[in-house]
Amino acid sequence: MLKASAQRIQNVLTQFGHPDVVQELQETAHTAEAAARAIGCTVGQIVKSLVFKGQRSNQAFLFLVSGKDRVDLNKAAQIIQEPLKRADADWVKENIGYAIGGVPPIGHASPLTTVMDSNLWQYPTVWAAAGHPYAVFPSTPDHLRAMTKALVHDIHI
Ligand code: 5CA
Repeated sequence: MLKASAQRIQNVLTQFGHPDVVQELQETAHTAEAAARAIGCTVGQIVKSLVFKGQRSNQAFLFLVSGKDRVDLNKAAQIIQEPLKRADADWVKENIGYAIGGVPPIGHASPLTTVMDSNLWQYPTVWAAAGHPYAVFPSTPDHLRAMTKALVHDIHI
């Protein structure tokens, strides 16, 4: 049986009618590197879900990038149209409801403006966190975009 946080993600996947299934691993997948090792995929196929805080609005924004890429804060701020700062672990837990290492791209209680990096489209299969650091699900960039309603931009360094 899945933990409650992972079950929430599975329910979203089921609602969307995609075949993606949450998997709970024996080993931690709390970072992109650890996730790639545990899954047996390349680090590029891991979707990092990174939370940034709008400096004017205090709003949370979610950026999805390949495990081999970093978010370019200048590009991201231009898209969001306000300066951004990396959110700290406590703020993420409080505002997003998931702990760092398990922040999923889907399954958020309130709508979360999400931006996906165009680099993800070079991977037919990608893996994202599913609510806690041992849970992941495989998907495709198109499925992820459909579920998150993400804007798609070049946001990597
Ligand atoms: N489960 C994997 C992917 S399947 C995962 O969640 N990877 S991640 O990259 O999306 O999340 C880990 C990221 O959280 C790190 O890349 C790092 O950018 C960020 N992070 C780690 N520690 C902190 C911290 N103390 N404060 C803010 N961000 C952090």
